[in-house]
Amino acid sequence: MRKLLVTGGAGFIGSNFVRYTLDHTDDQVTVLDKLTYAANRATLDGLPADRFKLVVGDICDADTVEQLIAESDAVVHFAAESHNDNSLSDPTPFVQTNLVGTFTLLEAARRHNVRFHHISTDEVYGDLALDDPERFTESTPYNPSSPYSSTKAGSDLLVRAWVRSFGLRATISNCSNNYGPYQHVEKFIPRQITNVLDGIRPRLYGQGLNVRDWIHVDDHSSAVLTILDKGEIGETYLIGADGEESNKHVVELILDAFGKDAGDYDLVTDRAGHDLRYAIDSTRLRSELEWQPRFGSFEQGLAQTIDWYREHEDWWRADKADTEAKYAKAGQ
Ligand code: NAD
Ligand code: TDX
Repeated sequence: MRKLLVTGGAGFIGSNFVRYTLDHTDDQVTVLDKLTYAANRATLDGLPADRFKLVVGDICDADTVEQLIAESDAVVHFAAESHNDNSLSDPTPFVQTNLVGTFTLLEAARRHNVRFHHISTDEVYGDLALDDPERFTESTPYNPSSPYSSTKAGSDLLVRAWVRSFGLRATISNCSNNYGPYQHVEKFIPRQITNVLDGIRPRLYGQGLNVRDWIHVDDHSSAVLTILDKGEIGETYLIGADGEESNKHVVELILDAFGKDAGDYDLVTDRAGHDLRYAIDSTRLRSELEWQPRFGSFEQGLAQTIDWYREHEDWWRADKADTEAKYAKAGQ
């Protein structure tokens, strides 16, 4: 029975990964999470006490990290400040958590020779033109745009250096945009679903033409478990499910699901430095590690996600007003 330490396991992707892992393996899971604004304790309610434990703490706290890593067989590192808009208003916690926090974990992992999997993003590669026939691959040069993506890029480079210099047994995955249950209402899809539920018109940055490559969070989880089990040490794998959609089309799909007019949205102030398009080529993961996404289409996953937010207002309601107040200040 493997003992996994999951950092950031009270956040969106980390918590979905914890549930997925408890359902699909017999691993023991310890979550280390600071419970920042992005976490919600209720997310982890009802998990089996004999296989799951939450430790509230900071990945920058070397003593806590040392103790937990010493007891683990592997670390799956999700913890991060994750929202681009927040990184534009105050980059400070991004540098601290994403860089110093990752460094702190790497140092403990090398001392204890613990297997390490680092969760990262396609945003480290910068953006693509709308009509570019190429997609990101494992050999695309790094070219991050925002404080968020630059700190994620820096954390990836730390992991690579710890592999080469110290022989750390690490892998990295860079995934495209996730959607699904338990995502904070600051993020695009939950924000628009809960706006419509609240009778507020969806808000599109700029002209809504930016493209994101969507993957259901459960497909991200299955890919991470595959890499943890079968990935080659020192290697990077891109995770994606061929889900490119313009933001405008996503909003139209959400409006349609609620029986609203397709034009029932507002165009608002664009994000500074807004990346135009992300697109992942996940051939390597599919051919070398035989991974496949389970969600057949974005529309199918989006419909399930809309139902989840309709049925779980108790989970998201407490964050909605503050989130919208922050956006209103930025004209968004
Ligand atoms: P999230 O913001 O929902 O969750 C982050 C979690 O990390 C929260 O529970 C928070 O409390 C915790 N955390 C933050 N700082 C911490 C610290 N110093 N110590 C301990 N815990 C801390 O983020 P998410 O969307 O679930 O993203 C998880 C990871 O996946 C991140 O590394 C992110 O870069 C990466 N990623 C996200 C996406 C996406 O679409 N959301 C796509 C690709 C990669
Ligand atoms: O109200 C909005 N209107 C809008 O048009 C919001 C919140 C966003 N947008 C746009 C900006 C992006 O083009 O929607 C797109 C998605 O926005 P976010 O949900 O903020 O995601 P993004 O910036 O693409 O980053 C996400 O995917 C990669 C995650 O937040 C990152 O953690 C991950 O690395």
